[in-house]
Amino acid sequence: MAQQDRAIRTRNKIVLAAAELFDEVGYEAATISGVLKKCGVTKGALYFHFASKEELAQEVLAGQVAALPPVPPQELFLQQSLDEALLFAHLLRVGDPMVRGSVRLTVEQGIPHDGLDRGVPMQAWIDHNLEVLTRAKAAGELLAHVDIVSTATLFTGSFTGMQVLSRILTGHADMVERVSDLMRSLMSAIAVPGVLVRLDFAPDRAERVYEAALRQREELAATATV
Ligand code: XVR
Repeated sequence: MAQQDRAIRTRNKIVLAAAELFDEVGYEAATISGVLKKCGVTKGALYFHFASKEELAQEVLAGQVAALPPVPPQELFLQQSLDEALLFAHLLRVGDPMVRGSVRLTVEQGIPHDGLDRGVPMQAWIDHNLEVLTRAKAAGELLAHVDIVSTATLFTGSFTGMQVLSRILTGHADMVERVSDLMRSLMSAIAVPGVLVRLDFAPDRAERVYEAALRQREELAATATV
């Protein structure tokens, strides 16, 4: 078991180092030896876990949704969704390496046939949004006309657009404000009035959600090891 734990830890270390490097230089310019330099594991250990740079990148892409600690449950499902958007924005702004590396891999165009499937994290977010919106609909939080399938996609696509704009204009410094504005606009189009007035869009909520999410993750980890 201890050996298995060590293997998992080494694997995580490699993936984190890869994400950092992808964030810094992009997929094309990144090399396996660059990853090795960052994480200090042996070449043999890296190749035991990953056969190629492409496999490493695909792992970073696959881990995008899980790179966010789960947000604490809220009375309103739409608040949960809003909190996820604020948390994601906050992590980009403060420079979380897994989130930034994975997002850079997703949106950078790459060269044709570089073998990366950039649709993986996008589809994972759309599926996730659909789940939360399904719950919101069942709880009566959505206006009658709302098409949850197209809204799930709209959330992910518009967040991505704002992310690219914020990076270009401010290096993500205004990411939380831009996402707060975006979510206010999206929620106004889908929430019933009684729910809309209860939603908290304040940009400074982002940091509070982040801290609460970290606390919740630590508590869960502590109970899991007892
Ligand atoms: O769907 C998302 C949220 O529900 C907020 C609306 C976030 C989608 C993020 C997609 C990711 C990939 C590239 O961001 C990029 O810029 C959490």
